[in-house]
Amino acid sequence: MKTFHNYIAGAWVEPSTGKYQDNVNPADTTDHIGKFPLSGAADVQRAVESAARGFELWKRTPAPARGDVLRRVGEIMIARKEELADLMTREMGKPLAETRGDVQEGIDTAFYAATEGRRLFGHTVPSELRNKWAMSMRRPIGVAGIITPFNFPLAIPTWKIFPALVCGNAVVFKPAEDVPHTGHVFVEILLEAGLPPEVIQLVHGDGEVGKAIVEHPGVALVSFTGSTETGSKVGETCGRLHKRLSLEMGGKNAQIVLDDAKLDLALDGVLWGAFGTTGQRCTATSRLILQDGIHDKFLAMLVDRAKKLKLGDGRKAGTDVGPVIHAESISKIERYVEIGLEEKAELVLGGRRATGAGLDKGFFFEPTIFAAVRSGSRLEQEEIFGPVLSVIRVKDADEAFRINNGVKYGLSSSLYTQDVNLAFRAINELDNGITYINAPTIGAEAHLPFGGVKATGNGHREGGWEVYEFYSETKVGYVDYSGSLQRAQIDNY
Ligand code: UN1
Repeated sequence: MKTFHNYIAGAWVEPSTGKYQDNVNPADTTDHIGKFPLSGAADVQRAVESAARGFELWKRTPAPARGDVLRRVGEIMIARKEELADLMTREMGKPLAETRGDVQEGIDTAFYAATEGRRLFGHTVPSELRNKWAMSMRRPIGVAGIITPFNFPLAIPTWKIFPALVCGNAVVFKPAEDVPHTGHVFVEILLEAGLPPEVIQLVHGDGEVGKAIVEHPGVALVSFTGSTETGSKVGETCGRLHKRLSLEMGGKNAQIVLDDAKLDLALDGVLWGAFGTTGQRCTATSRLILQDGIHDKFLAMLVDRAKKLKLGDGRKAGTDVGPVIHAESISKIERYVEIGLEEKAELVLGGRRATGAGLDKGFFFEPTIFAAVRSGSRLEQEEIFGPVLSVIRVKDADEAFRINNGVKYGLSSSLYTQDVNLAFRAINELDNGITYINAPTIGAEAHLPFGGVKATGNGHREGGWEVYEFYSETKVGYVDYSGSLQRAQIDNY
């Protein structure tokens, strides 16, 4: 089996701990992908020192030239799209159509970031004093600590690393320990595209590495996507150390279907939203809010279609739903099925680990639907991160909106209706970072800001132009060419 290494100080090196872990295919645990480092704080120390050197060089590289490296990264990703999708499906499990989408999201982000190197706008505004120039500009910050999850092994690292780089920062990157192979190949691509060696560092490992990155005084900013539990700890540390921090955490996203909705459209939407990526997205549809008039009919249609979803190896044609990421996910989902039953929700589909031809070797779970879920119950409130959908019955749009907003998370929401007034009202009133009308809760595009309110995030966004503000500092310059002392707020009044 192949052994992989960290990339620190411009070389592929063994971890200081001497420890490695096996990376296996979640669809077939007898398929071993390779051994990847379980690094420690000493590796992070070396990585940060090297990144600080990289930063000195990179911040002096003109932003359009930094962007040009990302353009080449995008071109390489286009040329290797199929291969990248295949290796991602092998280590993460979602079907090839989805991993191709994951690569595409990275490509879109690369080209957006590349051109941003020619913008990175500041402002020039009139000064209140004569013969004085006033302007703002964007400056790089320093070493960025980037900690990413398993569910979008390529797209999420690109959302963070590309804007960090085009803004002139150096990066210490820790991919999720379940998807280190994608992280490895991604860093190879950055180097092949001409990124100077010390500008990127790759440190594989588990939470210990993440903690060391967050706590290191040489890391000026941190971007984290993962659970709300871990994110809160990251937040405490960054608060104490005054670090800039972007958090993207949990979701408990709802699709609302009202009586006037086009039911077939809403059905396609919820199947994709709830069971795409086996429910392992922060944007996954985990609640389905149905209005009384269509509730029974829609639920029957849904169960019928969900039953027919084909579970299997995402690399085989015809697979709709892949495995979940590891054994602990299965246990967590099983616990929530227990909780649902204790709370007297009605299990109308699934609820078990999937078995049978080709499934026994992997971490497969049956698409699971609970009906008659009470708002306020744990099943309805807590993030499960698996293929479990909770159906809630409501009498009207007001109640649906209230239930949508009645959870601690606020990432995305979706409303199916033909009523244009309600559509606009929903965008205004639903407490989420993203609201879709007549489309599912997943499907964010790279050039729009991505993120959520309440316990989902801390106010920052990924994607769009907003993210470039996070990865750069505003610097103001005044030039007074009057030749005499001009006192602001005094001499002109
Ligand atoms: C995530 O859910 O973890 O909107 C990220 C989507 C994707 C990104 C999701 N473009 O579903």
